[in-house]
Amino acid sequence: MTATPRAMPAPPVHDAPVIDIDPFSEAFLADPMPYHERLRETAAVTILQPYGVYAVARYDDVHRALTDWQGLQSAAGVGLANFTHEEPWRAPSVLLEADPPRHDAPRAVLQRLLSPRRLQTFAAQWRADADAIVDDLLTHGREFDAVTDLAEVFPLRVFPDAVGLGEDGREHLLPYGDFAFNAFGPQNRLVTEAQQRIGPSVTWVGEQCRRDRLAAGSIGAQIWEAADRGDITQEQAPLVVRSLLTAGVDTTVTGIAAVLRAMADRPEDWRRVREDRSLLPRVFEEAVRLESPVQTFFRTTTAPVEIAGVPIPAGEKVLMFLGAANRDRRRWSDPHVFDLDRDPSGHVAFGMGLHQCVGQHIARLEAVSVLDALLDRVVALESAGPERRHLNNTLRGFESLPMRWTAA
Ligand code: HEM
Ligand code: OVM
Repeated sequence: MTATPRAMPAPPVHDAPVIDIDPFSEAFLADPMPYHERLRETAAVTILQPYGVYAVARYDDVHRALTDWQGLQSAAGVGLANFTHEEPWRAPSVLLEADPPRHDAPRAVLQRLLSPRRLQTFAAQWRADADAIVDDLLTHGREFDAVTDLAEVFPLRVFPDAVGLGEDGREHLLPYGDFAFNAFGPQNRLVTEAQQRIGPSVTWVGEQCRRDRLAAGSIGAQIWEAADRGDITQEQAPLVVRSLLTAGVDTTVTGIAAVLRAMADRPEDWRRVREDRSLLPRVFEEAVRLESPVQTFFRTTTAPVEIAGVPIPAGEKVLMFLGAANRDRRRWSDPHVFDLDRDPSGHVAFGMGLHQCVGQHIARLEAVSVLDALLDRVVALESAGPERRHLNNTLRGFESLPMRWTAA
């Protein structure tokens, strides 16, 4: 045995390589997969040259970043802007852009109001609404646009009623959500162009959060009742309603479009699900894994941290590529294939940990309602023309998905 003369040398630390990728460029947003591959394979942690931010794209590292709320905070914003030195475009969300302990009460209120058990009260009505929309769709010829004729129509029919909104002004919801998701990125063309016309939508959404605008018995009204009980403050109540109006529409439109896109041109899977509707939740989960409607979120380091052995100083932005993690071959076999026989649980399309999507049961119930109605009436669903992507700094969605159906 030889004595150790000095302290053991520190284990080698590898600095993150700088990589020239802009995840908010039009080239990236139009076709992210080749960039995801480069990000995953270059190193566990990279530094994105255009913004000087850290990035993780492998499943394990994204999962760890999502669950480490102590080392990686949300209160400095989950977009590129660091709220400690940059003014946010609106008052921060009391859920998404908050850390414990401030996050806890608003989270508990929404989690209870949006629980699967509470949502059961909507199931029959939503199924009837889906039936009516699909029936109407099928009277207009054999072709339709899965985005504009269905994926947008259904959530806009059921969700504003559930929250308790009045009839007027609902056309503001999609542009507002689209803007909010763009605003997590840099001030690129997507943001500056939308900025010109978003003012009236911001004003309208703000007004709908007031208690006197929300129908008795609605989810929105129940958020105000939680404030009356003291579960949350009177100041938090309108912001909790605002979270629903911000995150609750564009996401489900994108999710429903993703599941329809995944099922079109898969006649064997369509037939299987027609015969066994218990497969529906898995169809939805696998489609959101594959498509990852919400592609990215940031965190900010609270102190020096290490991810995969790479040191990151305090106060740095870390970009988590949810979509890349959901297609990491280290975690998923044949990651780019929609596979009804895989277990998609553990995907990070809804995030993971403390901030995991509190609206996911709404998203699931909406998607299952639409699919159920369609499966009852249609024996085959096929693509009927080129799909068009809708570009957004955070959401990966479609502008158009032409489809053709064959009646049951
Ligand atoms: C949080 C995705 C639908 C409301 C999140 C997060 C993701 C996500 C990835 C985590 C954010 C983070 O970790 O920083 C999705 C997807 C959806 C969807 C893919 C549809 C397919 C919805 C719906 C609602 C909603 C329908 C409301 C009705 C929220 C809220 C949060 C959240 C309020 C913040 C939760 C918190 O910070 O505790 N969502 N979402 N989402 N989502 Fe969703
Ligand atoms: C919010 C929120 C939550 C999730 C996503 C989101 C625009 C916003 O609480 O306002 O995206």
